[in-house]
Amino acid sequence: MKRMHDKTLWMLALGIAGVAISAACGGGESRSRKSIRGGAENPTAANAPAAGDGAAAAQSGGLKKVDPATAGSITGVVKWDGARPAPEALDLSGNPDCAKAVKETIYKEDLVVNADNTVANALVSIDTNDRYEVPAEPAVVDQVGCRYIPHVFALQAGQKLKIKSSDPTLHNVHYIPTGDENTEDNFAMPAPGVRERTFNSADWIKFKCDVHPWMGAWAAVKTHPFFAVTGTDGKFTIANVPAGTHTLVLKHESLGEQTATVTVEAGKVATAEFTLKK
Ligand SMILES: [Cu+2]
Repeated sequence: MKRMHDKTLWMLALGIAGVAISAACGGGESRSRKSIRGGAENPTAANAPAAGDGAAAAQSGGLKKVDPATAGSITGVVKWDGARPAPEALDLSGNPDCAKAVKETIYKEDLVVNADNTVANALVSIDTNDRYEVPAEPAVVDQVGCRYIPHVFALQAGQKLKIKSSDPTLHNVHYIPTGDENTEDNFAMPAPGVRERTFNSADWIKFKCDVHPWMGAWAAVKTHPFFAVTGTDGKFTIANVPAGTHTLVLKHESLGEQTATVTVEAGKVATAEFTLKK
């Protein structure tokens, strides 16, 4: 009789714990959604139709999957309006290790206007909070020649990020999320090597090095794969975008955000253009 009583109490306790656990999970989920909508992603476009609402996306284990047969692509360029700002060379003489390791002149990277008056390091992405399948291969950022390469990059929430150092000098990786969900961290990398991290929520994360103040990078974490970063020609291409009308968001670390509306048709290439200025 005593034993039965104990068992009943245990069952009750487990039942209550189960309710508490599911309530905590539910709370986390809704907080996460709110943060993605109002925080790291573009708040001005929060009411735009979500990518993947059309027939192009299929559900797979709660995560959407792009069907290339019903997708198109978006391509375009980010132009600069005005005189090209002169690249500003960095003075590494205060740091003998880097001064020795870096063979060529390196420049400030917070605004890079290419020789053809286009803008590098601009992140262009579709505005949606829909969660898509995560690639198995990791994203990679490397510390090489006392710089982060690439300077701006994007990856998916839940995707592995390899943080490498190729330099035989001490770096201290320090990343600072601008959203509420991911956690700040910093760690020393005294020699060439790799660390792995995963960010589970959409974000815009600043990377710096606590040893070398000029070293910086930005990581855009998205719930989907519809993003691209402009390079030395200012161009971007986002492939396999579900057909439909999307809000395209340009984000630049120094110049903020712009949006454009783009309609994608299956099997076709839509175009978009942005212009940035001081
Ligand atoms: Cu460093």
